[in-house]
Amino acid sequence: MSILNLFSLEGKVALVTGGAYGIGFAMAEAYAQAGAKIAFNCRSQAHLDQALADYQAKGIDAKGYICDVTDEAQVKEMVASIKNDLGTIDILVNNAGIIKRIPMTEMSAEDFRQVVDIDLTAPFIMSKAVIPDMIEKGHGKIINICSMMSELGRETVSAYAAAKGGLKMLTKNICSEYGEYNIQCNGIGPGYIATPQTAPLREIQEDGSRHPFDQFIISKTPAARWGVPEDLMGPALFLASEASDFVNGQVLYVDGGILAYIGKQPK
Ligand code: NAP
Ligand code: GCO
Repeated sequence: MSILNLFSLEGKVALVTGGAYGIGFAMAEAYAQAGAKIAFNCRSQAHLDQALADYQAKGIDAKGYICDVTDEAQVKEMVASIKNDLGTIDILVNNAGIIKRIPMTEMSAEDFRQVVDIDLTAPFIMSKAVIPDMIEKGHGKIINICSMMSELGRETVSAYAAAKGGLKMLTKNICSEYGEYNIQCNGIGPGYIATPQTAPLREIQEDGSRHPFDQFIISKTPAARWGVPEDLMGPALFLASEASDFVNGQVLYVDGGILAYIGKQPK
């Protein structure tokens, strides 16, 4: 048997939350190319319609669902619909997420709670909804999309860092509690990736120069570039496939080396 068969997802059902565009879309595309049936969700009908067209353009017959991942009733209904449409979920990617960049002392408790609700509580809700079927099937893969902010802080992202730090520990706890059922729960920690979420950090300035934060990230990244969603495809496939069956509770950082690097020294 070819070693590459370890990376096949033939016959598997993958749900990528927030898979309408950005990082989620790229991971779903990788899974489709490896043979999986694809389900994704988002809140916006416009995003869903555009995503279905984008998947179709890639030759992917994805199923899209309108579902707010913070709403447990909607999540249970979506999981039941996917079970009916495609089969029980073998691979769950908790990708849906938001960020609010507000100085902590100026952030409302409501804003803080909304970020934590989507970025941390929702992965709990989603994982709780799919684990029983994974136990019954005798296998399952849960991949939580963490962040550099699972390890590092920075100004204005207190809620996001708290949520993503918690998501790292939820990953380890799902591993601990359900590893005996052949369920692997790992995280992916993308570095700074060029998606709509980070677009404000890359805006070209009025004088035509690059955004100061853009320049900062380039100086902090050994690869000297922003990541692109496609950089996540290989790592996501590895953690969704049999190739990683003895990898559990880990966070795989796909950051171009940022976490290893003190930053470019002044000339
Ligand atoms: P994005 O471009 O902003 O896409 C986020 C997706 O999540 C959208 O499809 C959005 O669709 C969906 N979503 C948001 N809230 C939702 C909710 N409550 N229920 C259902 N869907 C929801 O984000 P991205 O840059 O691709 O990031 C994806 C994940 O990677 C996030 O968890 C993010 O924190 C993480 N991450 C991103 C970076 C980066 O540099 N971009 C780095 C590290 C980690 P709707 O708005 O239509 O619901
Ligand atoms: C920010 C960015 C980051 C990235 C990502 C880094 O404002 O610092 O949005 O948080 O989204 O999480 O790994």
